[in-house]
Amino acid sequence: MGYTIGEKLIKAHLVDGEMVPGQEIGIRIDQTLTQDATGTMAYLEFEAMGVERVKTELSVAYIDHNTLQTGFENADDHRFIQSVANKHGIYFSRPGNGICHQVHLERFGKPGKTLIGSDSHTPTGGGIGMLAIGAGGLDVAVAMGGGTYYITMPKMVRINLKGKLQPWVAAKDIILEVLRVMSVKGGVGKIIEYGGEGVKTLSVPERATITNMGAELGATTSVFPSDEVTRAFLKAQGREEDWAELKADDDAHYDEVIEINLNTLEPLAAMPHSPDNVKKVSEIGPIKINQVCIGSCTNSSLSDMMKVAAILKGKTVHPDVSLAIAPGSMQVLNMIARNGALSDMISAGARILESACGPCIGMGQSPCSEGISLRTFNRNFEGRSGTADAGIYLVSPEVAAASALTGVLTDPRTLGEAPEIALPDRFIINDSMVIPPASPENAKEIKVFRGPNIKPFPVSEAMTENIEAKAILKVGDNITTDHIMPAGAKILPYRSNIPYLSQFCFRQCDPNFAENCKKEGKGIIIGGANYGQGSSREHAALVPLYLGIKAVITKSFARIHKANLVNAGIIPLTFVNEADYNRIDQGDELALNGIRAAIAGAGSIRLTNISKNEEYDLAYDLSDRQREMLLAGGLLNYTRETSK
Ligand code: MIC
Ligand code: SF4
Repeated sequence: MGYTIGEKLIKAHLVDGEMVPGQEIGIRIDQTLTQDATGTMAYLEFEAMGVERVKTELSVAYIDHNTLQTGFENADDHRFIQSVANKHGIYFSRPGNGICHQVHLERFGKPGKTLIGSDSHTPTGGGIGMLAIGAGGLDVAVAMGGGTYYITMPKMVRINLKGKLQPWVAAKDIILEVLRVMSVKGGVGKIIEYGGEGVKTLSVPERATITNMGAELGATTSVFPSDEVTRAFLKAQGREEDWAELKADDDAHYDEVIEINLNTLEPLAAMPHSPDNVKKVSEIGPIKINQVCIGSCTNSSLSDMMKVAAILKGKTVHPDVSLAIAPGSMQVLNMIARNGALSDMISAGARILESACGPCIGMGQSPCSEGISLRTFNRNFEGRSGTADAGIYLVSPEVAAASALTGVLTDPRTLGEAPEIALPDRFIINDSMVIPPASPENAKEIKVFRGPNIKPFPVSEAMTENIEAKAILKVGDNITTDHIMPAGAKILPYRSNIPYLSQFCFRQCDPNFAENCKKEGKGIIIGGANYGQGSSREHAALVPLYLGIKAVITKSFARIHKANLVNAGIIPLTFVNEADYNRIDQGDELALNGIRAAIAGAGSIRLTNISKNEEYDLAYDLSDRQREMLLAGGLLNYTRETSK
């Protein structure tokens, strides 16, 4: 039997395990990327491993998240990352050069290669046929040191794209439709592969929009074939030699096949507060809006910007709407500056932001109270914009630009003829904002700058025989890492200061969480399904570790967060009978007796509810390696022990 694209990529990089879905496999990593909000911690962890120089083919450190410098903290972190990168063989993409995923796609990604990034939207690279996976910072640090990256061998899903997108319907609408069909947990444990006649009608940036938002499905990654369209894109980026063909075998087997008819797809929107709460724009109707934001790693490519500029040209943004636009990279900004599209945006009244994540992560541009904001981004979780009661709708650049003019949610098909945008034969190529690392001979002399905001990170202790602790918090389904460890302009500067960060942990769910943890000194969290969806931030594990969380018991976990919990030394457990979730109340005294022996011997686990005098069966889905890691107290301790 033939192979899928995902299987081919894995097979070519497999160093441990067998390609049987559900089993743990280890793969070799060719490239890594970090961004600044997770990067400081990742490089502190890399330093703790004592490796002189990265062992990957290419590692890049981007500055794109924490670019609002309202105090010394972010600038200090940038300087730390720049110096660490210089010393250890990592390329440094300076602030202003753009969003990591957009720049990586333009300048570094290569079909057929593996990439892990300390950011959940790393699968953007799947748009050019990479096996690109989001991971916690510690996993990226290990990969930079030449270590194997472990995942559960995913199932393979094929999405057949039939036909061709109609005018005014966008790649964003394809992925919103996939989200509507599969939901935010529908992709867990799966690689989503795109195929069918519709593929060749989509440009690389359009494909990247789709693989980018595969993160919102919870998928391990998403991938497109690497074909002539990919080749043309790389050629226009001046790197045709990086192209390699990649396609699924005709007799490849898929565990699930979904068909999407592009001919009948309409403009869609994900309504508050979840990316899978998708409806047709025509169905939602002309709701009044306050803000439109265009950009983010999902929709900030040159063609996205050109479409927006064409729609805005000669018109003025509605008086009740604030329109903010952040082009995804210096290349994109440079090109729209040269061809006049930027001028069309400015003349229409757009507020041009620097090429960075910006409003997507709450770094400025929070909407007004109860504001309705249309965004071309990928996440609309409650509170993420920085305004607790705002309602965020995720839409295509076409819907966003059309609505910015009318002041209400607008189906762009009412605007007449759609602009036709062709990608250039040659992009402006200027890599001057990427600083290559020092040579190995010079690296020793380089001083690493550490600002006063950089504090030591917590490391777990070896697992105890028994755990007795309160159910310190009980939460529902689909809890995001934004709930666990919020981001935003006020908090993000403290990503390298876990003690300070800890006061914000779970604030939206229970304002007393941190205080209760401090009082108790320890705790167990009870969660629903898809716990920890969203970002790759390992802070959502490190901060609970710092606050004394020993175990998290849920109906199910999101992939990256579960790996981060294990790396941190917090035990992720699930209910055998989901109904038992209902029997536990916040504040109940719980006990995991004999937990160490059970994890060591792969035995069964029972949870005693001392307050209710009941017992429940728990399960864990952990590889032998992960069980050993937990016994040792997390990945750093485990690496130290196994390398003795
Ligand atoms: C996000 O979109 O939530 C982020 C900010 O890019 C995160 C990373 C982080 O929290 O630093 C992600 O997606 O992994
Ligand atoms: Fe940045 Fe937003 Fe993309 Fe995360 S999702 S990398 S915050 S642009």
